[in-house]
Amino acid sequence: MGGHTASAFDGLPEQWFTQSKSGPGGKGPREVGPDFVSSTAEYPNDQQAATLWYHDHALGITRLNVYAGLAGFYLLKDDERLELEDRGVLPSGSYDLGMAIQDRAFTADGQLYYPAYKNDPLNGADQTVADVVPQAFFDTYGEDAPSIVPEFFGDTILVNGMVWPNLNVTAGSYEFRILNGSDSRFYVLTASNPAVAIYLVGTDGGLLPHAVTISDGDGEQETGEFVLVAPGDRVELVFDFSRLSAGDTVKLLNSGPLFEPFKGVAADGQLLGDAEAATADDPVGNIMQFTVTSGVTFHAELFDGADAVLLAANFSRLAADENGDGVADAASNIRNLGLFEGADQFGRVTPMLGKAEPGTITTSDEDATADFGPLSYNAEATERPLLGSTEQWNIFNFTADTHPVHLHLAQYQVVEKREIFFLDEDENGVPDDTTGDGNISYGVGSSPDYAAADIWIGDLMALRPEETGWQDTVHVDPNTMMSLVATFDLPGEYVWHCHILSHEDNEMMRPLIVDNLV
Ligand SMILES: [Cu+2]
Repeated sequence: MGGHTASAFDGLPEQWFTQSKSGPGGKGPREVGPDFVSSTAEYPNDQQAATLWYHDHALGITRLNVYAGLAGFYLLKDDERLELEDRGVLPSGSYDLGMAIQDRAFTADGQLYYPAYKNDPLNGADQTVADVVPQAFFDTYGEDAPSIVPEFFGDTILVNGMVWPNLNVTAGSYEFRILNGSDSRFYVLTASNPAVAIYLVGTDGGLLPHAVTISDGDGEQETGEFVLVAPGDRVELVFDFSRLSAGDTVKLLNSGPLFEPFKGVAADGQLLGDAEAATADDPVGNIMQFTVTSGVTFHAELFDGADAVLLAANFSRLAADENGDGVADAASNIRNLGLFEGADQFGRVTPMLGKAEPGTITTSDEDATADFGPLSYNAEATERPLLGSTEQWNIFNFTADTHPVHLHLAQYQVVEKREIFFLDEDENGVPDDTTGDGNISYGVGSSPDYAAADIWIGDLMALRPEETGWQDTVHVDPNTMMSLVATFDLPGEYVWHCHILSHEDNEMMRPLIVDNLV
């Protein structure tokens, strides 16, 4: 994931294949998906050094296969990265570690637990599947039918497949490449001892121009000293344990939502939307432990005096917007896209992607001809950039929850983030046509006049440091518009989707087709 890969080898939702006919090395798969090309893939590795990862992507069962363990790191290095390691700027070898954080749940006999049947409990909530899947579903398919649930939250935290592990470290610097490989859980990460300094050096697609100080290690836990990691996100962090001594222990803590969807976090670390935050007293408020031992230390030279050392010398600002009109100078086409939350025929929550252009409103999620409204995965492809073009996508979140939006093929940058205003008084997951003219219209400003326009685009919001690099996943908070800019440089079919795996599996995914007209 995050790889610059030809469509045929991208591992798309309908390129799935099953077990070989005669076991490993046998004569091809028993069953294949409609878009299957080959079970042998080619990865050109022609992008910059980055913390990529791979996971199963089969249509409708991605969440289950990732949960069962079909996921791993794919770490790319390049000459620039190796040179930084040689100069002692960045850690390498045993001081450079990948950490995949995933929440899971287990049965009493140690099997993986996943809620699917009517009376199955939902971890951490005083609820069962019956509380989130209406009876109409069971009336149709039977009381014993399994159903998707809106989100999954485990009650146990694993790092690289180990439950609440310990890592012995020496009193120096480490690079931790953190991946949130969870289904629905967002993590707000801090160190339990604020004498540990934390620096952000890279995002999904590679290194930042310079290290950004997340936690200054002065011994005081200040508000704002945290890292936010959404499902699908990677961050490259340098931890500095040099103020600690052998025998000290430090925990990596999580103050993200306990057992509910994430709705945003304020700059001071407070969760938005009344979400209840995990604390160090909660099992899911703990990720892992570091124990400082004596031994050889490495000290990353991220700073030269007060100046941050250049990490990505050729970092290009694809998102540059010199005239400040909110459109990246490089973009030749703008799309307005929406995150919607409707319900299926049984009343189950069904988040969807769709179009958010001004104009006519969709009456069916299968009808891709309208300008505005949610669309199912199977509706005709609407995001069709031209090969080689650079586009800006303004993504409007009309739902009550945050969604991490992931594009295949392209690493992109964030141009800007703005607050938006709209009404949804009928709670159908689609903004109301407040002007009553049968069309959706947009106004600009933070004092919405709903008689004049239906949706209002308000003030700029500050980007978090994790949003300032090359990204293939960014989270779009409720009542927010996030503008991305990407270059589409390989032809063919891809997808874009929410990286909450339960959403991706439940229609929050759309085709992305790069058209080669030559
Ligand atoms: Cu989502």
